[in-house]
Amino acid sequence: MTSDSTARPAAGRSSSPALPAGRDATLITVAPTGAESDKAAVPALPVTLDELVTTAKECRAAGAAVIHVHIRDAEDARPTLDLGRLTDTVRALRESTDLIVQLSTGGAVTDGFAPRLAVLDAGPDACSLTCGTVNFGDEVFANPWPFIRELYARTKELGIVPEFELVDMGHVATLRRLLDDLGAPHGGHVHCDLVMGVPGGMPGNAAQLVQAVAALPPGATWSATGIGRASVPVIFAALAAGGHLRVGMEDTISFARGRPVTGNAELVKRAAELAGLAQRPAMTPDRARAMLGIGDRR
Ligand code: KMH
Ligand code: ZN
Repeated sequence: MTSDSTARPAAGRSSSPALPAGRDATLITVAPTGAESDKAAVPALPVTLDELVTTAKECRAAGAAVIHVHIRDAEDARPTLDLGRLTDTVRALRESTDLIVQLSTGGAVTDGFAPRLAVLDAGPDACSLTCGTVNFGDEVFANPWPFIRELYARTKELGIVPEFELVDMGHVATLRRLLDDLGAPHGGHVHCDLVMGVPGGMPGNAAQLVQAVAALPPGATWSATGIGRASVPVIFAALAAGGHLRVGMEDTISFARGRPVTGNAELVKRAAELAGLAQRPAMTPDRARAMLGIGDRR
C-alpha cells in the first residue's frame, strides 16, 4: 500500500463530487449482529460477548477494518443499549482486535432517543448517525432533526467520529444541513454509509447508488451496504464507483439464494476477494483510521 492512499481528493479534481479517498484500497466494515434478527431463527448470529469477540477476530483476519456494533442482553438475546454492557463490549473488542469500534446509535426501532444518545458514553472510536426518519419494513426508524442535531453535537464534544448513515435520498440533504449548521465532524473528515434496500428507503441498485454518490458533500468518502438480496449487487456497484463496503449479518443472513450465512467472516472474505479483484484490496485498520480522521487508540 502506498502512503498517499489516505489522501483527500487530489488537487485539480475537487470539482467532482465525493471523490473517494483510499482509491487504491477498500475499507471493509462488518456489521455482525444488528437488532432485527433473532438468535433462535439465525443460530450463527453473534449475540454474546464471547461470540462477538470471536467474530471480530475472524472478520479482522478476513479483511475488516471497522466493526459496527449492536449488542444483545444476557437473558434472551434481545437488543439492548445497556451502558455497562456497551462499555464492556468496547473494552473487549479493543483488547482482542485492532478494529475501529463503531457503536450503533440507531439501536432497535423500539429504542428511545435518550438511551441512543447515551451510547456515546461508552467511549467508542466511532458511531453511526442516521440522517433521517425512514419507514423500516412495517416499523418506523425515527430520527427527527432535533435528535440528529443533538447526537451530532455530542459526537463533537466527546471526540467520536460519526459515520453518516444515509438510508434515503432525503438523508443526504439532512447531512448537508447538519454540516452547514454545526460544521465538520470530529477528525475533520466526512464519511457516509449508503444503506440501500431497506423496505421504505432507497433501493439497492447501481443507478440509485450513482445518484446518491453524486449528491454527497465534496470530499466525503462513502461505503455502501445492500440489505438482503441487494447485498451482492451493491458490492459490485460500490466497487465500480470507487466506494467502500459494509457487509455482515445485520444486513443479510443469506449468502446466496437458499444458502444461509454460516458466519460473518465469510461475508467479509467475499467482500475482500471482490475488492482485490477490483484492484483495491482490503484496507488495514491503521490506514482506515487515517482516512476517517480517527486518532490512535484511547
Ligand atoms: N436497527 C435499525 C433500526 C444504526 O445502527 O445506526 C437501525 C440501525 C442503524 O441499525
Ligand atoms: Zn446498525
